[in-house]
Amino acid sequence: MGANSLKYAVTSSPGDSLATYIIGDLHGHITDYTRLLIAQGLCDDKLRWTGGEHVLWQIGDFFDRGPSGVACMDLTMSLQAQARDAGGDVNALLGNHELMMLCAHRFGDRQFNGVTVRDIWLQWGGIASDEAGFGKAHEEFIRGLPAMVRLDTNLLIHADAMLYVNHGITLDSVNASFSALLEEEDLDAWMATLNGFGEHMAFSGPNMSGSKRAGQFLKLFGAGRLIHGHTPIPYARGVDAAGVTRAWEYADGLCVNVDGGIYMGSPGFVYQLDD
Ligand SMILES: [Mn+2]
Repeated sequence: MGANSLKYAVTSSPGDSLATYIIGDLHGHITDYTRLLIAQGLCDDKLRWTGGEHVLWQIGDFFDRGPSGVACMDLTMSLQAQARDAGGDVNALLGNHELMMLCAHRFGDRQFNGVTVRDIWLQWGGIASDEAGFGKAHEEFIRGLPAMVRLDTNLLIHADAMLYVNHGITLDSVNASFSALLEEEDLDAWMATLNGFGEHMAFSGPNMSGSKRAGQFLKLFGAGRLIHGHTPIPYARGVDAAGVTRAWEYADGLCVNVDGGIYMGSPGFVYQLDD
């Protein structure tokens, strides 16, 4: 077992009453992020961590489509330092928009299929002011993000997509593969992975095929329930975003989608694990 397995496979002690909170895809919506954190008692209006020893995970996709992904990441980094001082933690998963942001930062002027990487990023919803504000600290933070985490029997991944199994069939090997990708100079490797994130709703197929697939996926990674973002609930369910105020459990209870679709107009929500 490597350091990552200790860090990213967490088993809580019996009887502890500490909560784990999860917030879905922010896509630059810093005002909603701040409001949700304050309402949950995780920070005050001066943006000081008030969550004590509780734990917060952000499911990935800080960037693109909304006002300031950089502000969302800055706040997360600040709260992470404060929470760790208090015996708690704040962390995040690697989302495809973090990958795309870093890819644009590194290879912006390079061509891919006759288009610059920067233009591909802008087509994906890239926000020009994020490009200006993105620096070394953000790059380092993204480098430290796991693609997959197991918290007791819950498996956290960003996307409801099968691409993870192309990267490995154990938690450690998946995370090692994504870490290696972040150091990769081969643009094709980045684009192949980003392309894999084009898949959505891998676990919601008809006639129980989704739950069967979810069960196999969970068994592979030694978990009983899958928590993900990436596919906005209003899109997945065909409902109005403004009314989406809680996580969506599906696939026979095996999967929980925590992406309320803030960028589509959902007020968002904080999901408490084993609530
Ligand atoms: Mn995503």
